[in-house]
Amino acid sequence: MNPDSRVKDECCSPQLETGIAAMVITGWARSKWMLTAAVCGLLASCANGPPSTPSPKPGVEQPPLAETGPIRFTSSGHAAMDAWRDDFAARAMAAGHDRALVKSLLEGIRPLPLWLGSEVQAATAPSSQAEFAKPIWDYLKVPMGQTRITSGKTKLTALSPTLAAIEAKYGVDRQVLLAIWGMETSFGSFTGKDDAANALANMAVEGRRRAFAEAEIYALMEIVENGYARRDQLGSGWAGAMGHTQFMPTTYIAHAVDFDGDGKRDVWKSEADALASAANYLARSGYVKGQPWGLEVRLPAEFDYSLADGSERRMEAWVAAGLTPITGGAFETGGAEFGELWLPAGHEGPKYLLFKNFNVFKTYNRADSYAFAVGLSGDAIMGKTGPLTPWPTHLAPLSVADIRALQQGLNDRGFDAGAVDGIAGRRTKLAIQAFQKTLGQVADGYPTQRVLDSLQALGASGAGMN
Ligand SMILES: [Ca+2]
Repeated sequence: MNPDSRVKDECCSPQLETGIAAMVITGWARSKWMLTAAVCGLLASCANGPPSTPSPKPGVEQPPLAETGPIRFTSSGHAAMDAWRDDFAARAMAAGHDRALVKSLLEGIRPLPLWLGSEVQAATAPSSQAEFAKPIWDYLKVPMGQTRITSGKTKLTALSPTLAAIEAKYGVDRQVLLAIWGMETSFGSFTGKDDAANALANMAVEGRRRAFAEAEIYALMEIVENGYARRDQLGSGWAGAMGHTQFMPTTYIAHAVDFDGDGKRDVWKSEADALASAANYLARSGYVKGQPWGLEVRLPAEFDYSLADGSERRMEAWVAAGLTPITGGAFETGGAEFGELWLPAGHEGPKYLLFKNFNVFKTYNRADSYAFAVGLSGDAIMGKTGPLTPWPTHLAPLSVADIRALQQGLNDRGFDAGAVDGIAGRRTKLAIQAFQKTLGQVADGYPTQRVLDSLQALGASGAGMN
């Protein structure tokens, strides 16, 4: 689960919505934490005998008075981080969070080079994330590699009873959980070496997603206040996602479950808890058991590729347009009545009908390539081969700079490609399709050198043609 992949969100992130919901119940959590602290203090004083008026004795050190006022932190060595922390800690305490907890979460924060070093822009800019910078066939090499799929098959066998029980309770197919587990942490091999509070503090100081990061740190407070986990258990990846299936803190609060029955929602150490938590999250996001995420299709020789426009159409309409499953026979959609035609690499590559579950995968990570990798690798773990159509590897992918130039050129000519961000998202693809149509080219929306050349050939004289 990678928050930066959601930078291109056009709607409110489900994570953020969850964060708002989490804050509503924080008041109760807070009072429970403070009550616990008060009871502990009372018990401690009882254990030392009946309360009496303290009388200073010469030569005996007196206990320090409780600290008040601003928390005095040890400097992180980073002035902007120290300033943010002083401000945020004051706000957290003003909101009623326990001073000792706030201090324990933030005392050890340190600037991470990934977030606050000189390479920060290159490392975390959305346009350079793997999902967008690589052609889809390169992106799929690791999730579809033999190592990953073999490990998935091993887990499928070893955890069969657990997976069956989770599948029965939450209605999420086991191969989907295995695929996400593989994508997120390579089945628990790489759950991250950072501390969630530190990673999120770095995100907050870096600034572009400060409100998001602060909401997630408040969720960490709630996790400790409620006793879900101890302060020292909050390990995470570089962006604050935690455990086997990489839950953000707000997602943890809203969706994590205890499946092994020990009373703890332990996504860090318990495979059963982590997998069931992911299943619960997907089920609540609308997963439909037994429906394919997508089916590879064959198209007739003469086909209007502009139908691959992001719209869902009835299965009857697709059959009437000449689509057939690439494996032959009739479509088996598990009851899905609508599908979307998707061309991950244009009209020369594999073509898919996508169903609702594809979008459910995107609640984890909004990149189409991520959802595609979950679907394909899940199928592969179950022994199914795909895609059957070869990738058009002769089409050199455009660089991020080229895609920016393409977007700017399209926008200049009245084709709305959206933000000039170097990411050929769905809006850019629709603009390319509209442009291709005006030239009489196959309108598949795929960003190729040919499209860029066509656009640049128009030069300034083409301005306003649309
Ligand atoms: Ca548990």
